[in-house]
Amino acid sequence: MLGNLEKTSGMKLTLIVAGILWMKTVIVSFVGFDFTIQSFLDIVLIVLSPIGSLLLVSGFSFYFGKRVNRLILFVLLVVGTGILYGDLLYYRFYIDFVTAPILFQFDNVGGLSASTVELMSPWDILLFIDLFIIGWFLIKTKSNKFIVEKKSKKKFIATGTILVALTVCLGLVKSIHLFSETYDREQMVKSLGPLNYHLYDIALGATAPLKRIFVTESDALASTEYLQTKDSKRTDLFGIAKGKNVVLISLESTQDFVINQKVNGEEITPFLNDLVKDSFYFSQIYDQTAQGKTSDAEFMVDTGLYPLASGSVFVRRPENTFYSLPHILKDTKDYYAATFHGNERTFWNRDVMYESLGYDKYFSKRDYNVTEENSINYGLKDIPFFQQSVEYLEEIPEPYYAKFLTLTNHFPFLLEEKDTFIEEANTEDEVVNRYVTTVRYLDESIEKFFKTLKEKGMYEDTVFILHGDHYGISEKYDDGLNELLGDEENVANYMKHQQVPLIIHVPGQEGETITTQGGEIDIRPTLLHLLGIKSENSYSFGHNLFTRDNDHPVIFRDGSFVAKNYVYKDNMCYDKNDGTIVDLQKCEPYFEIVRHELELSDNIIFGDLLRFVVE
Ligand code: GP9
Ligand code: MN
Repeated sequence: MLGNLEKTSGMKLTLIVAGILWMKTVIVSFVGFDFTIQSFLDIVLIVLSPIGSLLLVSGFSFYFGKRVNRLILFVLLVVGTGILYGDLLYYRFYIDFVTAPILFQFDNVGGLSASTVELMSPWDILLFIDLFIIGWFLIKTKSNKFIVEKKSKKKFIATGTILVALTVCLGLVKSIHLFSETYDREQMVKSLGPLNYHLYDIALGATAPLKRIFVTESDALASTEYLQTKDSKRTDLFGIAKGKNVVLISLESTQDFVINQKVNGEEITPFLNDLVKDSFYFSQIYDQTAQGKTSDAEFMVDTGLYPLASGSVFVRRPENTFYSLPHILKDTKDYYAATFHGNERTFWNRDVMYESLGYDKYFSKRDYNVTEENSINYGLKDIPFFQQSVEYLEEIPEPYYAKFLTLTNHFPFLLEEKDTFIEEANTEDEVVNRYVTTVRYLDESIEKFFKTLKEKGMYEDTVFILHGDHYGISEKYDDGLNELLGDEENVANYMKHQQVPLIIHVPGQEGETITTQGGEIDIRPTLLHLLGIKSENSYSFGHNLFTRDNDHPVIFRDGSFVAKNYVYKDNMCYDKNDGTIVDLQKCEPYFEIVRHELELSDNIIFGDLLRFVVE
């Protein structure tokens, strides 16, 4: 085989390398990425889309000289394989594709680093075998064998360019919205191929800052006009918590399935189970976060805007003007806003972003007594966190809005024996098994916190909001979760697992379970309703959950959504109740509103449009 190779021209060698990379890409696309194949066109796109750009890129090996530059060719092979493998590992963990902004905030991305080895498979070695063969051959062969004629160069580049153009055209035939729905990354990678996707994504990231320069006040008015049409109906509950302190607890990685769920005969969340009986318990609230995880949840609650499709707003646009919950509470009722978290203050760029969001005070790791004894995983354990926070809470002026971010229940869900209040579950999945123990610990910490507040007389005059920030058990571990819950594997159950608990507790108020569906973006208007604050002009995409129309879609950042009876996910429409595939037409009536809301929200963030309308 190598004998034959030696007789090949430079052009053939380049084609062989491009061909190897193409084959690897196609194999990884079919075997490694779990793409939804809707039609034959999808298969054509997956096979065809990588070729053009691979030809163009491999052309670098000869374009600047008479011969193929063997080193460049080899580097391309190594880098191309490396990127593909990186994509594969990232996909195995996140079931998603990496974006340029997330690469700049990897310090803040929990999970991947702790488990990279776990994500690898012995079969992966097959991706690298060719590197040794080609590498050895290139070293052994003299470069004068690999001359490339000028004419061939032109043909080569022209073929690559035509194929890239063809790929783009076919991608647009598949979906005319391909480039206006760049948040649908599966669609992008499927249609353009991984390499084109990465190049396009880098260009998007690089040009994003320009969007702020070219907008005017009239763009701002046009974009915010739509938000004034959001509902503003009043109910009897309007103002029942008027003037009260607000304590918001972000329950790290807590999914709704833990509520009223037993493992080995024991409740996972005994305290929360009691609390929901005396609270407004919203049982159909979906996690709408994206790559910004906790920071995305915070962003939605505080601003009522959608998070970004790639990266975190906290990191990408921290200097923007926002009209956040602290701003509204201060403007209308002279609240004091503080936030409490037992991790480094720079994590998720919070130290900068909290100023833009209008917080008066940020109590972070440096304000707590954090020792090896009382911390685990990302930082201070939740029980000492709440214990130490109470002293600060006593000192801040009333009425206050105090936000507490818990931390212990974070992947990979580590806990010491002495903090374990419940036995691990016994599914095939260690992550799921450990998860119940850290959620149980979180529950204990909240029980203690409430107890202390009651003892100190700080409970009665407070409204409490507790909500899960995002999933703990990612899609990768969904099998283990199905095993724990005895659920069949289907889209309906998968979507149910994406729900996070939302509990609003107003002391003295009778409890009620509310099954209206909504998302984290709806938390703010719901709270403002209870506080008796008009929220019509607050530039938010959220709806008051006491009046929300169940058929208004709950929109996710990748363009998928849940409507009253249907789920739209990976470009397919499903019956919400049993997860069966239904005609795409059933989902079509919602497409426009989903696209419109995501686009408007992005325009507001990238254009920093609120600077024109908020005084
Ligand atoms: C860390 C906390 C957890 O400060 O916000 O981060 P996450 O990975 O959930 O975003
Ligand atoms: Mn989180």
